[in-house]
Amino acid sequence: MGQRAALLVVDVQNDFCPGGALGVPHGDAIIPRTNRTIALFQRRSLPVIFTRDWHPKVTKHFKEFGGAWPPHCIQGTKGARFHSDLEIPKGAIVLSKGMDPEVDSYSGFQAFTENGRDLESALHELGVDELFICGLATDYCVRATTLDGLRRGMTVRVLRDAIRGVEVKPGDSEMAVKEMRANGAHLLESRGLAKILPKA
Ligand code: VGL
Ligand code: ZN
Repeated sequence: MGQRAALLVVDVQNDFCPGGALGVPHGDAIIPRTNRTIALFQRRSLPVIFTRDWHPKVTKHFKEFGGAWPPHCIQGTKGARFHSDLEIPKGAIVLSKGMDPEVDSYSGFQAFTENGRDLESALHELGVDELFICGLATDYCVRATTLDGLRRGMTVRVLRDAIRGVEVKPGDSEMAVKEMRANGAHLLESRGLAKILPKA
């Protein structure tokens, strides 16, 4: 029995791209590769899922209220929108996270669809047990989502050329990559994926 794969594109939003409120250095550089990977999954009829950071104005996630971050990805603002170069297929599943003002969360497994469905149940319904992950930021949401997927027994493959980190401290991304790998994640290049990706 093969596994069923899906692509999870994490938080490719304006505020995480250069010029945004929490700009990830070269965050937008992953977009062409991400788009090619999205197109590949679509050609194979494999699910493509997007997460977005989606914060209220007041949340413990923000510095002003006890958290670590400048305000970013505030619901309904331009900064919270997906980058305009990101090619989101019609009917793609979008999950939002970070809505609870009391909770400082990073994982896509704490994200919900418009109908209140969480990632784990969405994946279950699609029969997915193998996740390919790309997006922003390596050292926060990509890391947390990957570790959560592994904890749930999924196969997780991280597209190392299609992730970028915030790097609050230099080396944070490298450390996150090592940690993901130590916990069982596979790291691979998006280029060449066509050869190894199973058909739906
Ligand atoms: C993220 C920092 C704060 C992320 C979200 O998506 O990686 N990082 N909020
Ligand atoms: Zn955030």
